[in-house]
Amino acid sequence: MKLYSGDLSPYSARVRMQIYAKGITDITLERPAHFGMPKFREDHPIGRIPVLDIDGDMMPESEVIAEYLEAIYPEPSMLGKTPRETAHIRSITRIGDIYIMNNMFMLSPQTRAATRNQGIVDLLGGQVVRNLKALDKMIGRDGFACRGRLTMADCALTPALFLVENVLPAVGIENAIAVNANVAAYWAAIQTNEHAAKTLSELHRGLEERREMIRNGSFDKIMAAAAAAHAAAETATT
Ligand SMILES: N[C@@H](CCC(=O)N[C@@H](CS)C(=O)NCC(=O)O)C(=O)O
Repeated sequence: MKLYSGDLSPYSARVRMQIYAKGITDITLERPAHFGMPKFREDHPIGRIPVLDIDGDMMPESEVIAEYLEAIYPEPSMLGKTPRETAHIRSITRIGDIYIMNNMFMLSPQTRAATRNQGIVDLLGGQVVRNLKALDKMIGRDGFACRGRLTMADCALTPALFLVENVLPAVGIENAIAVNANVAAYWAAIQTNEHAAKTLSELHRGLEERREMIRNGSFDKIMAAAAAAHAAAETATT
């Protein structure tokens, strides 16, 4: 199997952390060809990574891939020992994925001051701040998201909090983690876990690469080329 993935993709990072924690060695990690271009969307209609390639059978969506990997590699389990424990892990996972990561991902283009829309920042940034407060009441107090061990919830929260720490200040929202004492303690602790640390080092590598591309102008060129290619593909099909 292959996981189409990218260093800076938080959704891919969530699955990578699970792969590392479970010790899975027969999934290769690849940056997909044509990512962001019409050809990628032709082959993968949602047009996003991660995608798990199972001998040509393409599975999109990080949550779906994560659950699939749990089903086919049940040990070590990153779910609960009872259905209720698993439900709790999934609730925390959803806070990471839907309530934090999705808003952060949609917010990230607003880090560029020249094109910032303050209404979008207030809406999505406000949601992240509210959801971190909720997480503060629900998160484990022993260095893990829940159950006192690494679970799928940690895999979702680690890239989500990476985005909060590294992207939110760039839209003017400071200290969103620090004001939530339990989230702050969790964030300090989980970074010492070897699988989280490996995933975070990849995310930081991706962020540095992206910042360099923005500085040297290549990111804008790639985005402009992708927009032109999508417009041409739309014209060709209408
Ligand atoms: N709900 C999807 C979201 C995946 C997603 O948004 N991936 C981003 C990278 S982190 C992407 O591929 N973006 C490309 C695009 O928006 O065209 C999942 O959980 O896998």
